[in-house]
Amino acid sequence: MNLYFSPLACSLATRIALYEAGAPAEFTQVDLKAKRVLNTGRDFAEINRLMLVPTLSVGDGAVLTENTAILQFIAERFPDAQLAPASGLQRARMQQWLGFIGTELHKGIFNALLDQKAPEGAKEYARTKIPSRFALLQDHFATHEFALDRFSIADAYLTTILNWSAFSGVDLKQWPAVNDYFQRMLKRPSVARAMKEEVALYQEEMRRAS
Ligand SMILES: N[C@@H](CCC(=O)N[C@@H](CS)C(=O)NCC(=O)O)C(=O)O
Repeated sequence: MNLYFSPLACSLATRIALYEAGAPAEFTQVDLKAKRVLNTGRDFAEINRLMLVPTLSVGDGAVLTENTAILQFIAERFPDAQLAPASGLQRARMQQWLGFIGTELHKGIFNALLDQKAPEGAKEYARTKIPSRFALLQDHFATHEFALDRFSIADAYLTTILNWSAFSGVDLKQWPAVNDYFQRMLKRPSVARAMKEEVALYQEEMRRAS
């Protein structure tokens, strides 16, 4: 498996899941501004026509896109890591979380706040969604350690998205249980390792750009 990623982008969730699973994987950095593979200069559109990370090459030329599909693929490929419930209501609950994180948080809020090309009106609209979405998280994490009843791919994705708060002017301390959850997740070995590696790569990227 080869994960095409950009430092601290949503592809970080896949790296966390791979580390949780102890899965053998290669990591290929993409320059999302140039839309090229960093070390070879290969046109990223040849790999993913939408030029988005995460993109996972899974062997035999097969390429998987979309966070929710990739995360579930990893959970199923490495069942011993117990990164997703197998079936039933808990499975649907996990998909509910992935849908909520992907649409309501990632795309519905942070996409506009982080995109330098997004007009102020789009950012303003995204900000109107913050109170209700974060109140839901606050209520959940006031009584739960994880999104589900143990660490899952939903936590890998949610931690990745919450990490963008610092870059978006969203002060997580407004929701103490969400902030506590995020700080707890940062201490998890898979998350701490992934974060440390990607912060270093992000800083290198910033240095190259300046
Ligand atoms: N629907 C995609 C969205 C992925 C996505 O938004 N990736 C961002 C990084 S977090 C990206 O590659 N952005 C580059 C761009 O928009 O050109 C998914 O859920 O995987």
